[in-house]
Amino acid sequence: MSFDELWADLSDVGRDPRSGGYRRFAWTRADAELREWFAGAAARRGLDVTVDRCGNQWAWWGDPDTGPGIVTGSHLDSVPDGGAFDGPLGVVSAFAAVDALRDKGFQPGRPLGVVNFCDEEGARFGIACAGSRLLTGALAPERALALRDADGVTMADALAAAGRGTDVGRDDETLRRVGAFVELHVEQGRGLADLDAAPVAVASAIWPHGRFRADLPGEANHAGTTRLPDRRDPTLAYARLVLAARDAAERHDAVATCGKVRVEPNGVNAIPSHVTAWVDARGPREADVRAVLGELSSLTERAGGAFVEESWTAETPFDATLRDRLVATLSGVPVLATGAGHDAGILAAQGIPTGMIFVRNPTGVSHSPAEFAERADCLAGVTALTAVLEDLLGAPA
Ligand code: HGY
Ligand code: MN
Ligand code: MN
Repeated sequence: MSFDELWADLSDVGRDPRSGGYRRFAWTRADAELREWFAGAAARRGLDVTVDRCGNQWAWWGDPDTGPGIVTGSHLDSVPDGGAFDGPLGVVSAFAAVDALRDKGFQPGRPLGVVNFCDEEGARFGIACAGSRLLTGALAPERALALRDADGVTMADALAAAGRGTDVGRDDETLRRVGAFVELHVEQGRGLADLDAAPVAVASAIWPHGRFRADLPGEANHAGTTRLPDRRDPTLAYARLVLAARDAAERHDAVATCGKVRVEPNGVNAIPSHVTAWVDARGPREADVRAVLGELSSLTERAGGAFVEESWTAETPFDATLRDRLVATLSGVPVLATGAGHDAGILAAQGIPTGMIFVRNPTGVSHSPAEFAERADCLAGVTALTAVLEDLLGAPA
């Protein structure tokens, strides 16, 4: 099965030997290696590779300008210390499904595309699904290009260093080629594991979710000589923010965490001058998530700080007709919503018929080196994707 070979190709790319996790950030050396792998895997299959204005890679079986095609694929980048499956499972399964269709002598009735969306995690520049948001116009080019990574490098400079231009932006020529998009992804939760029913599920919707930045000002001073009443220590507000996020999430049937923080100047014996904290908040209902964010915004303002939205994704239901067709093709597998964002959600929000297939994650753990899926379930995912593509590619455009 080509899946094993494809999967083995990626196992060492961008892997941190200390944690065993992956650091595959946009427009870095690891990313370049992954993009080279994608182009090689496509070339070995005689697929024509194009790169759109925003750097997303597309490998085509058939001419996509003869009419809108069926696209599958996902992303190859990761969060810091990410797992092996989040993203790559969808791209590897897409190539393996092309092989399976060819092995059975299938001839697609319309073009089939495999996509690698760049910068889906936003780990380096802070905006998730940056490649698909730029492609669809959901993210303004000037905002994206000015984003800076932890070293102060702008996305524009990172693109230039990667040999890419900065003429990013909505790409209608590429979007016209996408008649429908089906993304296979490892499940990031225990829905299938707890159901113990099937190794794959079909997605119903993506929860509303957002990333917010809390700027908490303080006053630099000596940690040893400054009397307590004279201190303006921003870490106190940060500590309150962290606890308030969890407390508000529990009360509003949502989830929230402060997974990233920057303390300046970050010295053991210095009271910080500033703390920047990022909040990720999500939930099944937008009103509940907004209630959590409202409380955190008020807390931040009371601390003399600012609470700024960095990205927001409204609840994204997937196309019901396509969803039901996937379920029928897969003989009635479970249908699950997800709290994880995906490029599929960005395309769906643009009105492109989009669906997702989830592959069982026995522990539910994701965004962690411990992320895992059984090989048998991964192969079941390839079989499911192959069946779905055969059904969709056989149908008239
Ligand atoms: O954050 C997310 O939900 C996705 O993994 N980018
Ligand atoms: Mn992810
Ligand atoms: Mn993902």
